[in-house]
Amino acid sequence: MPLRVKTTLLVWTLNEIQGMRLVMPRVRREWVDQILVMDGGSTDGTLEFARDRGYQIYRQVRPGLRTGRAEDWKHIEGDLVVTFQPDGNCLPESLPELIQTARKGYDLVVISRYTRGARSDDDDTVTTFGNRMFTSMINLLFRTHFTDAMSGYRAYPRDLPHRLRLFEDESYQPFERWSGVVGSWESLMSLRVAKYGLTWAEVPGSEPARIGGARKLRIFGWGFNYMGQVLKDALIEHRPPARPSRRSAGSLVPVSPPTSAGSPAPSGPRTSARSFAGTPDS
Ligand SMILES: Nc1nc2c(ncn2[C@@H]2O[C@H](COP(=O)(O)OP(=O)(O)O)[C@@H](O)[C@H]2O)c(=O)[nH]1
Ligand SMILES: [Mg+2]
Repeated sequence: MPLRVKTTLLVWTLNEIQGMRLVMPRVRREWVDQILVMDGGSTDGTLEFARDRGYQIYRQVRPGLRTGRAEDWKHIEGDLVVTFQPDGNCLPESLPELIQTARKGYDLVVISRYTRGARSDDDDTVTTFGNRMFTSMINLLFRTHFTDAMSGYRAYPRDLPHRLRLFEDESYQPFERWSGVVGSWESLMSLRVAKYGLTWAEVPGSEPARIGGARKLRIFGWGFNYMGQVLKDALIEHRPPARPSRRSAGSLVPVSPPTSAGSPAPSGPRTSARSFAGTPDS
């Protein structure tokens, strides 16, 4: 591995004891440097299980997934963050390849469920349609070519959400106020990476069905939020004031040259059009 980068596994939990018991023992300690559980108020033994395994725990104060991240981000010690759902949706066995690819210096690496060799067993008709529709919209509006812009299983430098202004409430409004649902930031992260000309890659990875418990995502509220946020970002010029120095910001620096287009496991950041991973087509 060309670069030694400290990695934090950020585990989102809200009453996921069944998944935690089956999934977390499959995450090998040597794969990451820190395991931080961000909990949204579990009462089913999730916290006790996490404590027994020696994970760090942060209990969020404000409700909602993305608002919890604004609170717990300061506890992340890694230069690289991997977001992980312990409900069965994220295959722990995909972690080494995800981390290895991210360490090559991409701004974003996403596990894609909709590319060759991968599938989702968690999707129903509505979520399949929604995930594919938003991915197509983002590709069309931001001239990029994700196969899965919506997957929450992804890795990126710790400072990426700051660079993309994802902590600013304004990015999500007025749609969250209108829907009454606090959502997540995957779609905005993907589209802004493309919009700002940053580097990205995808790694194929299947999504098994949820293990026990209940889905927390409120499909129609989240769908409404995503639709509004994507269109707002497409219509309103939204760019960072200046490109910060990635090295001084503590993020990763590309270290290997681009590979041939279409590679499912690329070995370096892409910047050319029509590449499997990279910046928007121009
Ligand atoms: N910390 C925190 N975690 C949450 C919250 N809502 C959902 N989660 C967790 O986030 C992950 C994704 O939620 P889930 O309902 O499975 O969404 P889906 O996989 O997209 O259907 C799961 O591990 C949930 O336990 C929340 O408000 N706070
Ligand atoms: Mg899930």
